[in-house]
Amino acid sequence: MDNQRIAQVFQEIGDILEIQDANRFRVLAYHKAALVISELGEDLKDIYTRNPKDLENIPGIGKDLAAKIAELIEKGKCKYHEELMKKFDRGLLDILRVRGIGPKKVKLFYSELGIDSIEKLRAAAKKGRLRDLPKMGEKSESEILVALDEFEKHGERMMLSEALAHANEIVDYLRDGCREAEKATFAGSLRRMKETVGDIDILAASSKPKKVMDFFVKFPGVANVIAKGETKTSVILDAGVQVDLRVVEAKSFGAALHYFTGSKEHNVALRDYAKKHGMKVSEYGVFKGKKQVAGRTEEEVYKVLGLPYIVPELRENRGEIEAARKGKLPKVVEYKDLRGDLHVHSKWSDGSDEIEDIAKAYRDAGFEYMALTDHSPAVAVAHGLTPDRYKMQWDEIDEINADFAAATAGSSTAAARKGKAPFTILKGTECDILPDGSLDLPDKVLKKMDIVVASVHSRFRMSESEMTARVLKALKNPYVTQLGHPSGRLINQREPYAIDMGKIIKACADLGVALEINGQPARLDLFDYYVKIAASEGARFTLDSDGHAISQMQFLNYAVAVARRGWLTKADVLNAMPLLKLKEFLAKRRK
Ligand code: DGT
Ligand code: CA
Ligand code: CA
Ligand code: ZN
Repeated sequence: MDNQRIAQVFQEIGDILEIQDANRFRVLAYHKAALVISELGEDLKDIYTRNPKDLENIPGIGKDLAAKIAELIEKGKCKYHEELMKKFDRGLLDILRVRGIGPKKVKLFYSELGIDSIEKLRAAAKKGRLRDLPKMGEKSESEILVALDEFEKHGERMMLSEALAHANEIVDYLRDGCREAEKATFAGSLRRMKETVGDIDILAASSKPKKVMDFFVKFPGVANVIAKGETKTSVILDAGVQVDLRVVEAKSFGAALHYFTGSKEHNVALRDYAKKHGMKVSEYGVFKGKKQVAGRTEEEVYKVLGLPYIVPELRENRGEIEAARKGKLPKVVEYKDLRGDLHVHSKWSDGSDEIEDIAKAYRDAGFEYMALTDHSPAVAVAHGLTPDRYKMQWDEIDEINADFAAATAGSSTAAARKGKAPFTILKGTECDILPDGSLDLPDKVLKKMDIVVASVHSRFRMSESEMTARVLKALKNPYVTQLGHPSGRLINQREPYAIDMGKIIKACADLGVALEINGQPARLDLFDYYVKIAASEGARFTLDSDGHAISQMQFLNYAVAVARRGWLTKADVLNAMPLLKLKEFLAKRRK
């Protein structure tokens, strides 16, 4: 049981006591203890092991609380807390988490209207029953409805893209506006580029933490300050997102960045590893006995442990420490390794830009090729193309490619003529896998395509065996180059369809069909966990934006993030190949 968890237990006890209208000083004692503990510079467990009596020397901790801490450390739970929680409705604690509702209001709603759950609170607010309660009114009632909507929306984990947007704003705000904040950066699941993020963790170094905290809570997007201390401050943004800011001393910044980047599982494993080597890792540094031997930078932390640097995306305790120890960490793929994008839509189907404009944007961004993969006829809502329309599209592609080639040949510098192949648009389709597993376009059309992304866009509710058979059949078509968004899930909107992913992965590896890692923020599909398995079975991948507008080229970043979390190297990725190599690779399957 670590400090944060113990602090949380005391916070909950205080909250419950407050709702129960217990003595004000008892309530305050628990809340104060929670704050002190969450900011303590040393593990309670270490203090306790040294001498249990020392717990009482912590400001705000008397005999009674020291005993409870001892109980929590020894047994991992506390009887008093458990009894309170047993008698107490969990729903009331949920209500407490809604922005703008404190224990007093929870108590009021409960005693007057019997409201003990979020659902009951919403129903009462909608019926206008809150406004007549003491100190309430129409305005506070409607504010509660807004806060409830936020709560609902962010009861779930947010998408990586959303978390990144908020975090970048806050980091910029601190970097640009706060002189006392050094090295502001984000940590947590966001730095590990996890597909969804629970809350945003920001870290800064400073010798004047209070100044940084004061500045942070004035960030314009802050709706509510949950807790404000000198080492940790938590706020809720208007968007309903929680942001935790921690401020540490510069000499501990690297160790803290490592600690708060997590994952928790990686941290635990690394601590065990350090222990075996006679060292101790904490958020304050790496220690040999009492001596700090590293901590200023993250690189240093790994280095003194005798390990190579492990990138954040790999820190999930999926074997990375073992691999690092043996010198077998993968050199994971980077954005700059990509030479093209193999799944892009234009105005011809449901995209919003002209082919030529898209191609120029990719060329100017330094790519060598892109595959235009507009939808097949089955997706009528997306204006899927008939075979005749694809033929017309090929003519347009041929013309644009010819222009690119002419421009390169006529380039004024010899170096440009020699070194550079012209930018190339590949002919492709995102072809529907129909419910019976056949493809939505005849082979004689598919044959003329360079790239065939086969995707499921309909009849998601099949049984697992039916869906698996459907996709397997499609994969056997020799013209299919990659399986589009293999699981079909949409984050927070649609579950993956039932499918035997093990079988699909094996088939892709055997048949030489690539698995797509789709970079659309709500997809991030195939997920990292399967990516790692598939790579170990020898499957190849395409990292695709599935862009429907030029600006969505940036979604390639998310596909790269998933690939890195799945331990992929450049060699696993088709669109990290030069065009000629890619064409050779694709031709092999068709023979
Ligand atoms: P999230 O917010 O659910 O997406 O996931 P994280 O990984 O950002 O988790 P969070 O925000 O609870 O904590 C941030 C990091 O702090 C976490 O990745 C590792 C570290 N951390 C938090 N709690 C513990 C703990 O109990 N033990 C250890 N060793 N590390 C922890
Ligand atoms: Ca977090
Ligand atoms: Ca957090
Ligand atoms: Zn699709």
